[in-house]
Order: sequence, then C-alpha cells, then structure tokens
Amino acid sequence: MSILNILRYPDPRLHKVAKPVTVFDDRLKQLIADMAETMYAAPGVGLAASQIDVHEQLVVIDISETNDQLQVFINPEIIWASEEKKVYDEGCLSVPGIYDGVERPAEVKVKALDAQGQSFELQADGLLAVCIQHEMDHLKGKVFVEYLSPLKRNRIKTKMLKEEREEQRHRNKR
Ligand code: K2U
Ligand code: ZN
Repeated sequence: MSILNILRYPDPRLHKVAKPVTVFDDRLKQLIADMAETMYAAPGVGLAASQIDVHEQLVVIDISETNDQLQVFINPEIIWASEEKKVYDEGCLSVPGIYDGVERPAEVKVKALDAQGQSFELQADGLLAVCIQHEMDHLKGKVFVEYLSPLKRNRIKTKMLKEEREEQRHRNKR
C-alpha cells in the first residue's frame, strides 16, 4: 500500500469535477486501499479521490475511534436532506490548519455503490453526515473554504501559498 500526495488548496486540480466509476477491478481495490492508508496517516476521517488527483467519484470515510470501520462510497448521490441545518467546525486535509463553521443539512440519505459495485443506501447524521457532504463537495470540485467570506477565503489562499513557497524552499535546500 502507498501513502499518496494530498493536493493543497488553492491547487486548481481540486476544482476538477470527478467522473463516475465504471470499472470494478484490482486497480480500484488498490486505489481504495491507498486512499484509506493516506487518510489514516494524515490523520483524517475522510478523503475524496479528487484530493489525491484522481478525478473519479470515490470517497473513503472512517469516523470510528479505532480506525477499523472503513466506509467506501462510489458514485454517491444525496437522495434526501433534512430541512434542519447545523453548523460544524470543518477542517480539510487539503487546507491544513484551517477550521471554520459551515452550515449544512443535519441529516442526509445517500445512495452509492460499495467496493464490489453493490448499490446501498445510508441515512447519516452527526459527523458522518458532515463528512459525506464535505467529501461529495470535493467530487464536485468544491473545497469547504468556498462557503466562507471572500475576505476569509483570500486570507486562507495567501497563507497556503506562502506555506507552499516556504516548503518548496526547504525542499530545494536538501
Ligand atoms: O476531506 C477531507 O479533507 C477530510 C476531512 C473530512 C472532514 C471534514 C470536515 C468535517 C469532518 C470531516 C478531514 O478528516 S479533516 C480532519 C477532521 C477530523 C475530524 C473532524 C473534523 C475534521
Ligand atoms: Zn476536505
């Protein structure tokens, strides 16, 4: 298994729209395993294929305390969302160190395919509901900072670009 490179905001590749998965083969199985390993190592509770520059509709999530309950969502679609909204302090592995409130439906019902290509439906609330919606945004090329004000978003973009330049300078010194 491999730990993959996670794209950092404002990398334009994060804004590509993912295509549906159509082939359930060993390549897909390996990709799921590598995404899970990358997520656990970050650490995070979710990861979308868009974040590792693979633009296919694939998400892995594990909100368990013991990191042993991996959930795979392929070609996910939200088929119901509650009227009730909740604000959650979101973060993102593509925007490290930034957390801010995002309002989303408190509960969602999602229809997706599992790693074997079998269709399933799942109703979620709490952190799982937030994470599913956050990851599905990634598949649509949307990063959570786009819900924030232009002022906040520009400050975050400037901070991320500065950090990227500093990391590049350190890499060049090695
Ligand atoms: O997509 C990602 O970058 C993974 C996020 C998923 C996530 C975002 C917001 C709210 C819940 C999950 C990472 O797991 S960010 C780290 C994190 C971990 C636990 C709770 C919130 C954020
Ligand atoms: Zn994210």
